[in-house]
Amino acid sequence: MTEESSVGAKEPKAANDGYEVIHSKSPVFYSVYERKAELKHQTHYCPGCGHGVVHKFIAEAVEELGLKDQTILVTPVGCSVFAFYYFDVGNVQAAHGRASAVATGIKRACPDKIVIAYQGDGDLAAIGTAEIVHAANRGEKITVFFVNNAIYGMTGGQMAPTTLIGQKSTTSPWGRRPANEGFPMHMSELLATLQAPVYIERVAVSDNKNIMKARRAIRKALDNQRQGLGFSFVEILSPCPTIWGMEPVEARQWVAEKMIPVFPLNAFRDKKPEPLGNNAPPQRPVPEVLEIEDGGQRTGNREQQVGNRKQQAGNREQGIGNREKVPGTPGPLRHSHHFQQMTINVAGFGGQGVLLLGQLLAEMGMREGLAVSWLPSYGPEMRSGSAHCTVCLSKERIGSPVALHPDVLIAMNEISLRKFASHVPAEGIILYNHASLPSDFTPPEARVICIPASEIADKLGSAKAANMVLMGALLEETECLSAATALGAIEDKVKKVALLEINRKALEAGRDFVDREVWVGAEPQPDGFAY
Ligand SMILES: Cc1ncc(C[n+]2csc(CCOP(=O)(O)OP(=O)(O)O)c2C)c(N)n1
Ligand code: SF4
Repeated sequence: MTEESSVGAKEPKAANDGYEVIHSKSPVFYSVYERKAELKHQTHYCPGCGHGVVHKFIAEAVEELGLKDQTILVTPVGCSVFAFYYFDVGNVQAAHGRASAVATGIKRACPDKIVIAYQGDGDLAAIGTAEIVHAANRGEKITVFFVNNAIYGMTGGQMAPTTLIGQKSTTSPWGRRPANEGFPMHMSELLATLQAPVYIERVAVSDNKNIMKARRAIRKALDNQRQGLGFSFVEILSPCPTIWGMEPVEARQWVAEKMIPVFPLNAFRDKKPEPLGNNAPPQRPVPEVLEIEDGGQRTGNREQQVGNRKQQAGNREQGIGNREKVPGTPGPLRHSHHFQQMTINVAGFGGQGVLLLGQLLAEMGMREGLAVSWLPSYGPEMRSGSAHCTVCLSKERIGSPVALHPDVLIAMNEISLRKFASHVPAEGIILYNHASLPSDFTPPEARVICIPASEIADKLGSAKAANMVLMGALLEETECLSAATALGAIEDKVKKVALLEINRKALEAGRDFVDREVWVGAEPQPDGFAY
């Protein structure tokens, strides 16, 4: 359909590219599908696919109910993964099976939006079973459209939980046998055993009568959400002519003759909701919710601590012990952050405290009033497997917790250095847990500080405190967060007195290392850091 002729065109007419416009299109659809240049007049769905019909009804209902500007559509992984090419609403594409969980998060954060989870049967009834069951059980105020075509369409026809007994698929070439693959799953009936959902109906894209019923059900499920009612779920039995190996008309007949007897059409639930209370999260800043006062004053007197550090910094020869005499009375936070956003990647072996170091940095950022994120990544082994995490500290809301090019890399072992050093930009910093770089390692563009953190920590009583040595070095080198905040966070986290002592010393040793070995002759500054 061409741009000028698409929206609201009622009469058939020949467009100048020779394409004849036959039907009008809801303004909830984009006028041009910005897909591949040669395909922008058509959808990516196969002829006769039920997804197109369901899309049409959703768009019409959104339009009729006047919800276009409020609607957020969460699309799945499956043939409908590209629904965002068509719907001119807010679009979020979720990982396979997670659409109802993602929709939950969005609806709770934005209760005034109309949030739709759109899912196929592989997506919803296989990998996403837990998500849908628990969203329904919590009575999330979202609308879920479940397109059941009894097969995995996108990936070429593997068996789905809804595949019929005897139905052939690439993974059940002999036809589904209950003894081997179990029985077809009835998601509507299953969810109807739960107390919270307000509306559950199964409809079908088969004959005209049923298609009109599907249209009404889709509209009703959206209208429920508009009225602020609870969880609404519409299962739509839908043809997949391509994978079923049928002509479109034949596929619709198959829905009527084969699917409906197994999945009877019914309104399983249609009720007024029981009052469950408001499940929207408190719209308050995180530190307030966690009862961390402005600047996290569970941690002690920052001003005095910083002042102390200033005095102490002037007299470094007196050693680490001096810095520890920090009074514990509360006071306001005073730390200026010299960045808009800063990302730190901590990487090493499991057991080196990699993830804990990241958590502490995020906690500290929060205590200093920053927006923070902490994104861990680790293998199945708890010990000795590789682990890394990305921390983002920001003065603004964080768009993504992923940092492909972090400002700082804390490489706690050689493998991490080799793996991640090249990701750090030239103006970035790498803190490497060793006295020197490996001899065969080409120095990266970023500035590298080699610090034998494990050795230093070992001398202080526990090699496990190497992460605190590196934290101290990070704070001293980048001044990203206050050392006093670090002390407060560590004190709250580490309950064993002896261990706490080692951690404190380790933190100071890291700071000292930078002052003594990196910034030789640096003068202490009023903010407590040396320049
Ligand atoms: C975590 C994960 N596992 C598996 C896949 C592969 N995968 C992509 S789509 C799909 C099945 C989709 O089938 P369905 O949800 O029924 O949707 P349809 O394509 O039939 O509309 C699978 C298994 C994936 N992308 N991600
Ligand atoms: S494979 Fe099936 S579900 Fe996917 S677009 Fe084609 S007909 Fe539709």
